[in-house]
Amino acid sequence: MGILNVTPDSFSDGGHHDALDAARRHAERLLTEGAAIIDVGGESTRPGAEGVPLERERERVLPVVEMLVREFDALVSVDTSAPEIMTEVAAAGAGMINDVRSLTRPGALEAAAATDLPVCLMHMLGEPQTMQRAPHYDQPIETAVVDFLESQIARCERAGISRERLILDPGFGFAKTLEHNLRLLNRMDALEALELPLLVGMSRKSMVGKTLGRGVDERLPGSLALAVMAVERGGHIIRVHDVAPTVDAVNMTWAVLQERIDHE
Ligand code: 9MG
Repeated sequence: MGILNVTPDSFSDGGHHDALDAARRHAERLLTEGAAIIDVGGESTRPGAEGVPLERERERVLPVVEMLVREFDALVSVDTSAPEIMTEVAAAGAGMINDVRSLTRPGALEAAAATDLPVCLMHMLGEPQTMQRAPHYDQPIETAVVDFLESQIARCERAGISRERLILDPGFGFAKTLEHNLRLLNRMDALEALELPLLVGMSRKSMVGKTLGRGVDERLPGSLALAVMAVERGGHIIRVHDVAPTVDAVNMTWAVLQERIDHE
């Protein structure tokens, strides 16, 4: 899954992809490099980021989704928590909803259910603006994540979103300390009990920056290491900025894993 941020304050793209033309070029590059899904987002969800008014999100996201659907043969995912945007992008041909708030905004559950699209449910506590203020859990982080996702799955099923439509995400970097993130990656197999596909996003995140002492533009090697580990631990969809090197890293990982499958 290649990331296409259409936010002026995007922490990794420096806001260069807010224009339709830049979005088109960036999408073309992501797909040429091997992405199967493009994740379009009009709200920055990095720690401390302000929310975005609905109208602004619509202006940013909708034209880009329409252009991608018209011009590219790719699955277009939309990173949104707003029920109105879910309905509108589904009508425009988007193929997936990626909600970091797990359909908790008023009306989001019903709107997502009505689209018939696959939905990614992610673990987070609170809001991006405040989530990194001393996150604390009374249970081991992997138990908290599994319990949260289990209850979100049940909530979706009650609202008419079948399990087949759901994808789960442990939410690396969302309301988690560095220690939570490292432990969660080591314990990702706990999520296998939920028997749903897993989406994982760690590309260029602060867990890389803090561990290695690297700025945002220097986090590719660390991000590749994490992508490889996520695949080894059962990740199905890897959400990244740097598609070409990640595809090579993942394909290499798969070749090794496949040898074990073939010869055991
Ligand atoms: C929008 N966004 C930013 N980081 C993310 C992550 O780790 N997972 C998902 N599903 N979306 C994310």
